[in-house]
Amino acid sequence: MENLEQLKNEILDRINTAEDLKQLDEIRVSVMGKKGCITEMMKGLGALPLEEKIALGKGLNILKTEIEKKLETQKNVLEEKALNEKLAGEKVDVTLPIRPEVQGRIHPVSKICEEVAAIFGQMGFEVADGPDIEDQFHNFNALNMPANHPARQMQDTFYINNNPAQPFDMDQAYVVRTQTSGVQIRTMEKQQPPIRIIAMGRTYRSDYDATHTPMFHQVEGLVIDKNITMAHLKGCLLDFMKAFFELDDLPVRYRPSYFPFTEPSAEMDIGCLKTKTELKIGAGTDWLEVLGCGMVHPNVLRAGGIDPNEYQGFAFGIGIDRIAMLKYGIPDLRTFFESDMRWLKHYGFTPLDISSMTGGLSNNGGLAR
Ligand code: 2NL
Repeated sequence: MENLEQLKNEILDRINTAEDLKQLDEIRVSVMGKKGCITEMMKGLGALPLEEKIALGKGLNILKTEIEKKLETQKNVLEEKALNEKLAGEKVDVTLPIRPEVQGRIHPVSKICEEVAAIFGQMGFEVADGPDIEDQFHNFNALNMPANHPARQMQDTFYINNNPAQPFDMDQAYVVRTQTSGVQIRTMEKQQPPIRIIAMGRTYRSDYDATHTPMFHQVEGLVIDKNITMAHLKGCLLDFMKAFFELDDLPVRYRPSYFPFTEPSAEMDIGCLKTKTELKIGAGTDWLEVLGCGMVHPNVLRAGGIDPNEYQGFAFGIGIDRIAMLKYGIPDLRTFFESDMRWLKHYGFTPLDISSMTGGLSNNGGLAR
């Protein structure tokens, strides 16, 4: 019985110092398994005299129960320890920066649209929207472009049969808009002056080379009130270009031009330096055309339901893809629409930088390059 007490202390000691569940199970097998020390002692009972058999059997049973209890509590302790170690290993620090880098990119055209909206927005313009598919009245007639006008020729405009049940009828056909002007016409139809809006988006013409794609982007502006003059036009567009190119002393000039929807009409150039390898905006003796503009033609005001004897205004149109190429030094327009991930990674912007007039317009420091 003395040996039994000693055996008990040895076993309990081994159980207490077991470091993990595997070690604990090895101890259990070595004590209570088929060939365990207590099992072997139980087997040996049969060879003993009756009194000893009873006494030792009783002692062994008590020992066995005690050890089973101890194994159970130690198992719980080690299980909790194992769980805590596992949780600690899986801990995630949610305050760490994103790794390895931001994956998405904002397309340069989207970035320019945000910038343009931020600048005109601060000047008090609202952004108007309209359909890509237009009827010929809103795309052409209302803009003082009669049926025989060259811009309406088949080779420039994509026509859509608006009634598939009938053969194609050139007079009834819809078009995919060749400019965003239909949006301004619709605004005039809905709303009397004062009007101060920009319309931005996709436009379509049948043309394809290094500077023309069948789908391109335009922003047009329209300002109408009682006393709007060419001086307002000049100041507004000069302020826009300075803000857009982020150059306070940007040289500009206006040249007389012609558009059917404005009279008089002009084009604006910005000063630059052109070399074989580089284009530097804001310095040098060369000029680059950046927009067309003019005073809204009385016929266009009338078509929009506005009395030209009471109101007048200015309008302008800017090629978004073209000013994106200039601002961000992208040489070929066709690459804009090829969806090449390497191109987008190089010229794209991180989505975390929002364009605003107060937060730095193009956020050059945030370029994802
Ligand atoms: C260009 C020229 C221009 C307009 C667009 C316009 C719209 C209405 C009335 C009058 Cl509703 N004008 N738009 C005016 C002048 C020029 O675009 O070269 N764009 C890239």
